[in-house]
Amino acid sequence: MASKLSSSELVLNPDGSIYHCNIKPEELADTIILVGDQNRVSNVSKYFDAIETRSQKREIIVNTGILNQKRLTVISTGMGTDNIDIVLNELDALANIDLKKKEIKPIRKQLTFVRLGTSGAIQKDIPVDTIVASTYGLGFDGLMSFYANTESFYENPIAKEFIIQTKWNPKRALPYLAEGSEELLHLMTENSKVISGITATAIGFYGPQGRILRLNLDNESMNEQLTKFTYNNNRITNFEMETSAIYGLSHLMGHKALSLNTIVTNRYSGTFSKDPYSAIDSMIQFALEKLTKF
Ligand code: R1P
Ligand code: URA
Repeated sequence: MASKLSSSELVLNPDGSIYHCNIKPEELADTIILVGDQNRVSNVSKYFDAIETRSQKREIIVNTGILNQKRLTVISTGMGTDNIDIVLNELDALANIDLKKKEIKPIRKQLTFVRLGTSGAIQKDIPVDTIVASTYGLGFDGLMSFYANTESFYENPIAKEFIIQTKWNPKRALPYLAEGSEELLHLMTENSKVISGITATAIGFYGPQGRILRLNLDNESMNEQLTKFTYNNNRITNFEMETSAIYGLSHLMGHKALSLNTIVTNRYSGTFSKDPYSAIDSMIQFALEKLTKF
């Protein structure tokens, strides 16, 4: 017999919904759009033909509905891989744990996660308003080091070569590499203007992405080292704050994941999009069109 999870590990609200995401299993679709910004949830769900359920707790807003007969959930994660740990574990629990019996279900359900985020390009040839699909998430966040069975992330030759080429400072978390779904990458990049590359997932927006306001940096050449990094035709295209954890956790849990980001800033040229909301809206419409045919 499966062992019961205790109330301190699988935390539920009094109505039986999962603690932070605040929804019950029947409120979750199998295809889930993850966005950082809570205002982006309605910017996605406004395109649904019907919204079945809505929920909010803290920065996590969830809308589930139907578009072209496809059931979709859109959920805000807030910023950073720490929030991704919460959201992905809870969404996986909704699908794969019997919340009433508090037991792992014998048959695993596979979910599909698509992040629709914003990001900064670190290559000269990727202008603002481009959509970038992440082949891999290169994590500087350290989240995956707390889980078992992550050897393939840390032993990946690209991650190892990255550490060598950039002389990565050992006082930082060890970079790891997690792969997105090839099937979803193909779906999004086939016959489209979407470009692909490795997404560096930073643990912050300023110092961890090489931004200098009033504080000096430990390594002012970091972004230049990232831009120059190349290994077997792989290069780092962009910086954001969630993809490595989405890919890493999805891999361990057996889900499919892809990260799409609208480039709102180009760090190489020092430019910012003149109309980021239109560019993000184009990405949303593009992704919904693709997902409803998936
Ligand atoms: C920083 O401005 C935030 O924007 C990016 C980063 O990953 C970080 O979360 O993504 P979202 O626009 O999806 O939040
Ligand atoms: N989000 C990030 O994390 N970095 C950027 O430069 C832009 C958006």
